[in-house]
Amino acid sequence: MIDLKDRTAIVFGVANKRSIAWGIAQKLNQAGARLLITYQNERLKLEAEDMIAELPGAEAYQCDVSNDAEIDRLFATLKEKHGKLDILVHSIGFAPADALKNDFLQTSREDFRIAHDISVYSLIALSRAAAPLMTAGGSILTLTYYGSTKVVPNYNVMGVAKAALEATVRYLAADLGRRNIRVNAISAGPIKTLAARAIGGLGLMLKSHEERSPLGRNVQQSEVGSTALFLASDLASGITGEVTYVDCGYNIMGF
Ligand code: NAD
Ligand code: 0WE
Repeated sequence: MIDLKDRTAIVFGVANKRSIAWGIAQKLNQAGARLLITYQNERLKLEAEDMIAELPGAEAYQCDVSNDAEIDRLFATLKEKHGKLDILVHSIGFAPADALKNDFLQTSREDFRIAHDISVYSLIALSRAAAPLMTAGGSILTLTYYGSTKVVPNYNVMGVAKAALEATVRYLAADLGRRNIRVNAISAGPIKTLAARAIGGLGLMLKSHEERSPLGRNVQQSEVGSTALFLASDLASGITGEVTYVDCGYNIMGF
């Protein structure tokens, strides 16, 4: 059993119960960690607070990661209230809907900027804010997808952003390693979350993954949660800068 008693974890990216971030928060909570959950805006506040009531001792904070002032304010509050932080989970990705519909060739400068700001730069900003609180070492995790290395139709600028995110994981791991702060990514197979459901043809994609993956099925939110728990724990003390696939083996297949 992994024991995260006396550890504090902050999780970004909970929109609803289907969120990968929620699956991760539950596993961390079951292992005994104190959970701090952030939600993006006022619109998500009520649902987030209702859900958080299920996690004993958890606290909710609002933070839009495109806003430096909100990030600064959040970490100033955390420093005051908790002093120390051990685990940070970044489960955030966004590109304007048009960029995931049109040909990749048509990607606008503004859509490229937004996708990279929200999906990539935010990991750098959050890591920089969190590192000074990780005084006993730490584990930083983010979520990526196969479309970073292979062309997945319509994933478009998100694929380019995920490639940048995976490189960012390596550069952050190198910068933070001497402080015993590890930085890793989980590459999850497709899961029917809010962000994924907005995409046309998700049903067909899930069916094809099920057929082609070595395990003959799709991955579950709870399985991504378990891997996150492992990577956040001391069991993974020798792992940093890595991308761990949690996709029922889909990525190893050539055909
Ligand atoms: P989700 O919609 O539940 O989560 C996305 C989260 O990003 C939401 O909570 C949203 O509020 C947050 N977000 C967007 N813009 C933000 C901003 N400016 N400030 C703060 N938060 C913001 O969907 P999900 O599938 O759980 O996505 C989580 C992560 O997992 C994303 O990085 C996604 O790319 C990745 N991922 C998803 C899948 C999948 O198939 N669902 C597969 C692999 C990787
Ligand atoms: O990373 C993702 C989803 C990312 C995402 C989704 C949306 C939908 C709503 C980012 N931005 C937006 N913007 C919106 O306005 N996934 C890994 C899930 C996903 O998205 C795809 C996929 C898969 C899988 C898009 C095209 C093809 C496959």
